[in-house]
This record gives sequence, structure tokens and C-alpha cells, in this order.
Amino acid sequence: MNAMPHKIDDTRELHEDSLGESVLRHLIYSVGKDKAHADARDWNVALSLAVRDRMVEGWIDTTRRIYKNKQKRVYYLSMEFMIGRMLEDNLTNLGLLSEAKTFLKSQNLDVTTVINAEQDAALGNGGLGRLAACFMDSMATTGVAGMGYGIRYQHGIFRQAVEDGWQVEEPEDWLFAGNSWEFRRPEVVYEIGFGGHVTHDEDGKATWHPSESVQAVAFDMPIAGWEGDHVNTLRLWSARQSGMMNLDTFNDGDFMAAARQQVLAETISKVLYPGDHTPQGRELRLKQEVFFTSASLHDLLRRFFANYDNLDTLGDHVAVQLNDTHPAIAVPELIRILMDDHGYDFDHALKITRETLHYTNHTLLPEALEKWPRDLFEQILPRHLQIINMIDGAFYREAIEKGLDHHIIAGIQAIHPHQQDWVRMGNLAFIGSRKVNGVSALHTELMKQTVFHDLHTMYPDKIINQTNGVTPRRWLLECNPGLSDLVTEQIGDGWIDDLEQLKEIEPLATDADFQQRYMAVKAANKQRLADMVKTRTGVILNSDAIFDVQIKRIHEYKRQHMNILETIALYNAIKANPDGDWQPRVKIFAGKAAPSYFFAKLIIKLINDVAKVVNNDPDIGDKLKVVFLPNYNVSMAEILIPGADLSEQISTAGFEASGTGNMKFALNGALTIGTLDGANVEMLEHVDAENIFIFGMNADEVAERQHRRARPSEIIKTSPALQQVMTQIGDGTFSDGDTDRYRDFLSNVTEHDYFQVVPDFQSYWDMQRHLDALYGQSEKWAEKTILNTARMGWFSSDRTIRSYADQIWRAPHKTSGP
Ligand code: 26V
Repeated sequence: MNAMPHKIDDTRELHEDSLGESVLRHLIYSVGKDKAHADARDWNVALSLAVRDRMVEGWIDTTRRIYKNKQKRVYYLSMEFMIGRMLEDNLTNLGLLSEAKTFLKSQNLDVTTVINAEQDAALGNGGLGRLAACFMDSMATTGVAGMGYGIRYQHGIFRQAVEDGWQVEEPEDWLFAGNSWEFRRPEVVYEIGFGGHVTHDEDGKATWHPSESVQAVAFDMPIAGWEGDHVNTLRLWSARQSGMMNLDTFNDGDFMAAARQQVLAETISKVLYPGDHTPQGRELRLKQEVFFTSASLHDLLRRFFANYDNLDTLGDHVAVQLNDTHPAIAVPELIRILMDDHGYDFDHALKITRETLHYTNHTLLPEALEKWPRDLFEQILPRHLQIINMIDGAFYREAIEKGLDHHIIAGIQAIHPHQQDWVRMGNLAFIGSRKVNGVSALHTELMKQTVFHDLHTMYPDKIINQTNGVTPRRWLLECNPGLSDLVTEQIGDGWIDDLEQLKEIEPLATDADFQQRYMAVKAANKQRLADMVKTRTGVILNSDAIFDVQIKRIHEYKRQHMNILETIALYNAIKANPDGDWQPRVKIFAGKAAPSYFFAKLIIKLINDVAKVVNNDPDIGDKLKVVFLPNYNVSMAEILIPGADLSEQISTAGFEASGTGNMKFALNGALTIGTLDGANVEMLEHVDAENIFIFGMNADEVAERQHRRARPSEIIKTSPALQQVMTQIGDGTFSDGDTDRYRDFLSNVTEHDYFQVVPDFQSYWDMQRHLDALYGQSEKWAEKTILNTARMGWFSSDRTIRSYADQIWRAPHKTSGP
């Protein structure tokens, strides 16, 4: 499949060179090296530039088409884009992968080595950022006129090292060798103000006089959809000092003071906040949010004015999606621009804003709901604070009209009228948006019942569900070429942008020959995974074992600790009966803990402590291995997911908003052991109860137990296995006799256990043993594996994006299917 050649105007065909010729040209003229001296990175850069050249024509074409057709534009504002590597994605979408492979081979180069020479762009923490990256791919594939806006962090998520079993954070420097994909746009630059004061003229018109400002400079990356003809833009903002270095200071000889100013300004886009569900109410974070949101709004309005001369109809031509509350400052900022720069009155400005903005919620955890001290707001954003008060005033009148009482209204305004201490960004985003969505059916239901209960009563049509999805290009076609080829051989390649076609392999689930071929692919993927584990940790895996994988941010609600407790119990059971007929297992963990989240770091230490004991116990041998892979990232996921037999999705029910890793695993034929949480609920509906392994309490049962603060002690008393595990953790069995290390861990689990590890433990254990037995019946296992792949088509992010486009953005897109 070759990308269509594009023409710019009536000029000559620009790519008469073969891809290989372009690469050699770039190697010499862009990288400045000859073949004899080029290393893998040089080749990577030369190839990337050759591919980038071939994206540009489609990019310019797309831009012109959208402009000419006045297609409704969609802007995805996100603090995070967890992209990973781009080369294979772009080669694939442009249909250049096999040509590139052939060329690299002709130069005696190893394709994987060249592809892997690219640094991951890890400008995100976890699910929220990765979802934004999948959405960029799907907006391009479905022909949505979409543009992503974010921050060009100089340093993405920290690199995780493990020293003596503990997580150690190391600096990340993805840009050190440059970024082949980006275009610097020095002419696209906006002044972003902070601080200062507000004056009003005789007519009451306000003017904000910021006391400091920084510049936001644009960097663009082209995002090509499947088959390369629709190319959107990801625009990331970089902070720069306003104006030149202060010359007076410079002339005074105080060069250092001038340089200091520059450093301070550039701090804003220096580093990604590594908290995930754990906000640090830091001034710099607020400035980052304002910085990228304000620059993005100014930029999209400038583009709007190229087609229209009046902002009254903004919402007809533009839809803005706020990825969580991080860009929620867009609500007062857009109103401010409309009022102070364009002369709208407040009511009209609010109306236009509410026709344009939409807000996605990604978590119900109370500690993750952003709020800012009112005083900090006053200091940094005095005009925005005034506008928020006006919004609250208008909201109050609406609420009274709808018959809500004062007490309830106070709880859902942006600022509580009596306490006045916090600006609550969730409430602000809700009030200022046209639609508010959750990311799975269960999550959306719980939004209505809990955090947004009163706002939902007031606006019963505002909350809507949009179940997450994942891009089938990266998460099947590219990461699992073996399975992709097998599927394509059977049903053709229409599934790549119409994933529900995978249904057509359903009849093959019981076909012995197909089962054998599918499982041969799985075995090869397991081998690739085992090779990586050996390289990175030295642990040698038995590929007959169940590869049982839990990879995600480390968090109590995700319950990696329940998994490790079950691992210890299994270890004990094997030791008690070493000659038993045990199904061998490999427990693989990976994920980062927020640097300030001690308990999460302790879980990592416990996993590594258990690994050390188990992996070196001669009684155990190949029956059980435990591995913690350091520095989990997108590229590592691309190897882990295709090689997994079993996917751990075991969050406390009601706490995982959706999950997207769950979808990637099932699509690649791992069976899920999981709770009725997030999108697992909908996966159950799609793959059927016999093909997914659900255990434990549901969200209602969890809420009920948490509400009555039920203690775990009664349950522990009835479980000798669990008792033994707790005793061993306490007596130093896994900590070289150190009885102190896990004191906090034990009291957490045995006394409070907010995340319900103890009550769910037995059903988790039972389900694991059921899966052990099932794995022994290899045909049955293969059938379920195939049915998972066949029935996961609905979880394509193409479906999700079409649904946003229809139900939220009211924006055109290509329909799926032939
Ligand atoms: C919150 C905060 C709070 C302030 C500090 C930095 C920070 C960074 C990220 C977040 C948002 C965390 C929310 C999140 O990632 N939610 C995940 O979103 C996924 C995509 O919808 C979803 O699949 C996961 O279930 C959900 O946990």
C-alpha cells in the first residue's frame, strides 16, 4: 500500500527520489556525515527527515482543504501527550515501512536498531497523556480537522532507575539530540501575562496590566492518519523570555542577572509535573496551565479570523476539548478575550464560551480534583479571578431559578461563597462547558452520582459518556506484526481503519490450524519479551509459563500490592508442596511512582524484595519468577503487551475511570483478570463472560464497605494464607530480617485497607487458580484468546473519535468501512 503522491499546486512532483535516495541525501546534507561514519542515530535522523519530507505535502494539502471548505475545527487542549517514538508510526501510516526496511537491509543496517535510536517523546504521566496521543492518530485517520495543543517540555516524565529495589528518579532529556519531527515556528508567538492589576475606564471596560510576561513559541509536528492523506498538527508551546535580554542590566555588567531572567522565563516549559492523581498546588504548575491554554486560545482565534470576522458564531466553527481540568482556565480566559479585547458584554461572552468549550473528566479521586488557593489566583491572575466571580454570580442566578437551595449552590460554584479559600477547577470547567464527558459507562454513571451530582441535577443533559479507545495502528499493526499479518491473511487489511472487521476471525477461534498459528505468533512475542527481560534484568524466563503482566502507574487504587500479596501466597503454596503439579507463572510488573508518593515507592521495593527471594529459591525454579522492569514507557509497552498471556486490571471497583491498557492487551490476545471497573465492564459486554475473568466486589459493594469503614481484621482471621503472607512481610522474610521496612505497609493493609485488598483477596486468588487450570487446556485458552482479539474492535479510538465528533463537537469526519 503506497501513500498517494501529493502535489503542491501545479509544481513538479517533489519526490522523484526513492526513499533510499532521500535518506542518503539527508545523511549527507542534513546530518553531515558519510555512510562510513554514520551511527544508528544518524541513520534514524536521515530516515526520519526523508519521511517527514513526504508528510509535508499532505500536510499543506490538508491545511488548504480545511481552510477552503471551512471545515469545523476541533482543538484538543492537553497538558500531556504521551507519544513514544514516531518513526514507525509515520512509516506505517504513509505506507513506507517495507520500502524503508528493504533499504536499511541493503545498507546492512538492523531495522530495529535504527528505529530504536529515536528517544520516546514521553510528555505525559500515564493514561490521560497516552489517550491524547491515540486521539491525535485517530483524528487524522477519521479526517477530523483536529489540532492538538500542549507544552513542549524540555524534560518529559523522569527516567526511573531501580537501586537496591527502590525507585530513583533520574532526569530525562529527550531533546538532547534534537527532534526530527518538529518545525519551529518563530513567527507564531504570543505574549502571556501574569500578575499585575486591573483598571476600569468610565464605561466599565476592564484592562489587565500584567506585571510580567513570557512568550509562547510554537513548535509543530505533523500527524498523519492511516494512508497518509490527512495530516493534522500537534502544536506544542515553548516558553521564552519576553523581548531581548535586558540591555541596561547587560551594560551595567550584570550579565548574570540578565541571564537569570531568561532562565526564569524558560522554566515554564522546562519540565513535566510527574504527579499522577496527586496534585502539587504549585505556582509553576498554574503558570504552565495558563501559559499553554492562553497561547492556544489566541492561536485558534487568529486562525478563526482568517475565515470569519465576528466571534458570535465561534461555537459553530470551532470545538475545544479540555483534557481534564488542566486547561480549565480556558473558561475565564476566553471570556476575558471576548470582553476585554473584543468588546462583548459578559453574558454574551459566557454564552459563546459555553457553545465552544467541552470538558473531559478522567478521575473521580477527590485528591486529584484540581483546586487552587484563591490568593495565588489573585496574585497571578487578578482579571481571571474577577471573571470567575462573575461566572459564579451568573451561575447563582441560574441555580436559584432552577430551584436549588443556597447550601447546594455554594458547594458547586467555582469558589465557595463563604469559605472563599479555593478555586475549584472541576466546577469551573463544568459550568463553562457545553458538554462534559466521562471516559467509560461506569465512570460516567459515577460522575453523575458523586462528584458532579448537584451540577448534573441542574444540567441533566450536560454529562455524556465517551468510552475510551486505543489506536489499532500502534497497538496492533505496529507492535504485533506477527498477529497483524496472520489476521490480514485471513480477512484482508480493512481492519486497520475499521477495527470491527476483526469480528470476521471469530469463526476461526475453534479452527485447530488457526489456533496453532495464532499461538505460534504469541510464542514468538513471548520470546521477544523474554529477551528484553533478560537484557534488562538478567532474569531468564521459562516461556511455557503464563506471562502475567501488570503495567501502569503505581498507585494504591490500581492494587499492585494485591498482586504481590497473591504472588507471595503462591510462593508459599509451591514451597509447601514443591512436587505439586504447578502451572508455571511469570509475574511481570512495570510502572512509575510519583516521586512524592511514598507508599507507591514502597510497593516497588516490596515487589523487588519478593523477586529477590523467589527468583533465587532453588525449591521454586521455573515454577514462579517475579520481575520488575525499570523505566516503563510506551516503547516498552509495545513489547510487553503482545507477549502477555494474562492482563492484570485489578483496580478497586469504582476507581479506575476507564483504563486503556486493558484494551491493548485484550486486542493482542491476552486474557483479562479484572474487577468490574472502568472499561472492563464494557469489555465484558463485548467479549462475553466466558472470555474475561472478573472477580471481587463491584463499585456499589466497595462504596458500601468504605462507607461503613469495615475493618479487614475479621477477614484476615479467616484466611491462614493471607495471615502467613502478612507475618512474613512483617518478620523480615523478604527484607533480610528488617522488621521495620514494611511496618507502614502492613498497618495500611491490615488496619484501614481503603482500597479493599483484603476483602477481594480470596476471589482474586481463586480466579488465578482457575486460570492456571485453564492455561493447561491449551485449545480452550487459544479459543478465548482469539475471541478476545476478534471482539475488541469496538475499542478502537477511531470509534471514540467519531463519537466525540458526532455527539460533542458536531464536526464532520469520514465514515468507517468501504
Ligand atoms: C492529574 C494530575 C493532578 C495534578 C498533578 C498532575 C496531574 C497529572 C495528571 C492528572 C490526571 C490523572 C488522571 C488520569 O490520568 N486518568 C486516567 O485517564 C485515562 C484516560 O481517560 C483513564 O483510562 C484512566 O483510567 C485514568 O486513571
